[in-house]
Parts: sequence; C-alpha cells; structure tokens
Amino acid sequence: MFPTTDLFAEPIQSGRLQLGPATWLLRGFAQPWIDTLLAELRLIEAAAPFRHMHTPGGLRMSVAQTNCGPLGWISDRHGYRYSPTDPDTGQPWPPLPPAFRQLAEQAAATAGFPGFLPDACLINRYLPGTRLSLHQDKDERDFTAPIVSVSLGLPAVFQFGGMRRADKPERVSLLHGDVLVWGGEDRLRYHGVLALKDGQHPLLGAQRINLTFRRAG
Ligand code: MD6
Ligand code: FE
Repeated sequence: MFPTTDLFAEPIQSGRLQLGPATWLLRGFAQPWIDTLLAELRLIEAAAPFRHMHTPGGLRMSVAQTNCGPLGWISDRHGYRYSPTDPDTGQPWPPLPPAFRQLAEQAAATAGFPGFLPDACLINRYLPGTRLSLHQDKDERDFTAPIVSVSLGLPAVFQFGGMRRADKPERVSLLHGDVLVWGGEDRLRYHGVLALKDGQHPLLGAQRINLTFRRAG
C-alpha cells in the first residue's frame, strides 16, 4: 500500500459515517452553504417567527419551530399535521430558498437518494437545556422519500433508536454543518435529541438550529 493513500484515506472516509442500512451522517456537508443558509434563515424568521407549539396533549414544546416551503409541520390540540399556511399569521410559509433545496437534493443524492424534491422544511431552534424526546417521523404521506437534516450552531447529541420506542438508542454527536440523511428501511426509526449543553457558537451564539427537509405531501 502507498503511504500517501493511507494518509489521505482517513479524512475522506471520516466525512461519511453510515449509521444504519439507509442512514448516512455527512460530516460538514453543509459548510459551503453556511453563509447563505444563515442569511436566508434571518429572512424566514422575520416573516414566520419561531414559536413554541403545543402537543396534542396540551404540553408546550421546549423546541421553538418555524417552517419554510409549500408545507409546514404544525402541532396543536387537533394533532400533528402539515399546513400550507402559518397558523399564527394565516399567510403561506416563506418559500424554500433555492440554496436550501440544492443542499437537500445534493445531500440526499450523496446518501443514495437521487431526485429528492422536498416540499417542507421544518426549522427547530434549541436553546441550552432544550431537548426533543424520542419520536418517529410519520406525518408524511409517503415514506419512500428520505429526510435530510442539517445541524447548525451548538453541537447536540442525537439518539438513534430502533423501530420500537423501547429499543435502546445509539448516540451520535451532530456538529455545525453536519447533514444527516435517512430513509428506506430506517425511515421510521425512533430518534431524539438530548438536552442541549450550554455553550457559545461563533456564528450562532447559545443555540442550535436544525433544518429538516421532507417530502410531506
Ligand atoms: C434535530 N431532528 O436534529 C431533530 N427527524 O434537531 C429530527 O427530529 C429528525 O434529524 C427525522 C430525520 C432526521 C432528524
Ligand atoms: Fe424527527
């Protein structure tokens, strides 16, 4: 074996971590888009501010959320669903910026899901102490499309479980710029995010932002 091959193989391989049969963590994949993502986020936030939705059982969610794209994920006492309009303003959600669409499409293709056309982008904001308990993503019409999840800001510990809530989850760190793509036989696996640790991110301060792109309708 050539020493040069050895030297360069490791950083390249460590960029793509397979977490399940159809789940890939693409380390730093979003880096080239970061400036654009953050600029677009500010515009989205101005039109559709982050808010704390309530679970159907009436509990206030600790994660603050907003959406962009033709459909937005919402939760209230009537249940979880997708809506073309923001219930707080009655207006359509802000459009999906081309850079968002392009990043999601390229990440999906890299993970083996070519032709991904998201119609929904849920934006989650975590402050220190905020967590997301184990859940399945099953409000989408068709489970053949993957989900593409982009992490920005403070690092988080992601729990990646099995098909049953009781299956013991594995833990993986999600860092600024990481993209997680999952679909296929992993599409309905339970997952969650542990309480965010305090810290200061140079671009985002004391928060973590997560974008999840889906084909919902
Ligand atoms: C988060 N993510 O990372 C929450 N769901 O903040 C999710 O709930 C999620 O990252 C489905 C697929 C990927 C995800
Ligand atoms: Fe989820």
